[in-house]
Amino acid sequence: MQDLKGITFDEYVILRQKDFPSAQGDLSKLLRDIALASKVINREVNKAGLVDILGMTGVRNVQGEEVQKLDEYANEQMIKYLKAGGQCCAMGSEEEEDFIIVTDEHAQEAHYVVLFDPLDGSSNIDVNASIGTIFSIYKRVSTGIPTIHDILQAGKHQVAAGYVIYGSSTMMVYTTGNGVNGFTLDPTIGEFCLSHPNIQTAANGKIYSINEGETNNWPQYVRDYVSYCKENVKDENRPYSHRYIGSMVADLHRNLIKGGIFIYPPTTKAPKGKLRLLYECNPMAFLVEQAGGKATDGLNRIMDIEPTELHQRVPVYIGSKNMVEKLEAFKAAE
Ligand code: AHM
Ligand code: MG
Repeated sequence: MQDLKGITFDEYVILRQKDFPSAQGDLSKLLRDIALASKVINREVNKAGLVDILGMTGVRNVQGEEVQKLDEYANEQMIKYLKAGGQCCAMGSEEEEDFIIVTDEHAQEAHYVVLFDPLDGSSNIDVNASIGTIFSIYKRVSTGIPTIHDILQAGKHQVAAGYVIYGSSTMMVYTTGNGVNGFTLDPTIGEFCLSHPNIQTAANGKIYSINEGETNNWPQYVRDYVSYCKENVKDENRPYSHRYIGSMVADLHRNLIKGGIFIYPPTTKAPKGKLRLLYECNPMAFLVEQAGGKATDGLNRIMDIEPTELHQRVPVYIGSKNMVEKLEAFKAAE
């Protein structure tokens, strides 16, 4: 394949447009709108420590969690740029109770719906740890005014998905079902440039990521798997290392690059798991599968789950294929 390293995200999506002859450039445009929104969010994330934008607003979002100002800002920017771009007829956000129908002129001619978590891992904002924006794109299935059926599609129907990580550098990682590519933001020119072409994740990783403080609230098979991760078996590279930031984008990004498993199981406190199917697990599952990994809820492929509600939660076991399969074997044996 031609060495495209260093080319900008905009140039890259235009070049790859030929992979989607039916898309007529709309999807490329939509991806560029999301990249633009993320650059605006990035600017604000970077100055979060400098301006009086940190801190709680005192209101709770639809999940009952405390909302921080930067979450609201990120949410507003995503909505604004998606509306202005004209390629999106409806959207769903972690920060909005109901899905949003774009009512602007011509919006109903737009082909796509976008689901997003505008700023995931927001509990990390005020400690300077990495956070991210996650997005998932589908073609609409209705005609006329968009309906909930456009929003509640199984993950296997995604046409594109990705995340932007606001970390030591800012990166956009995305897939359109043709492999996974990562672009690093060059702040001197304000462009995402191809830095990680064709990301593949190791089949056997050495990292497990889970909130160990919840050990007593896990199902037995998860406790057994984590004990297995800690065993001394030199030939199998065990014990694995435990790494957990508490920011899904950061934890998954590291595991995608280095190889590993990310686990958010059902717990006694959160029997359906904590993470959301439509704008957290599905887009991450699409990326990880495209990189050669696997994502399940313990029984089903994440992307095969038929959603029933916008803010649906699912347990998630995601990452290096052999690690996920090992955890599934522990579940099957319980
Ligand atoms: P958020 O969308 O409200 O930020 O919550 C999601 C985050 C994920 O980024 C992370 O994986 C998880 O919550 C951490 O949860 P916990 O603190 O229970 O380990
Ligand atoms: Mg989130």
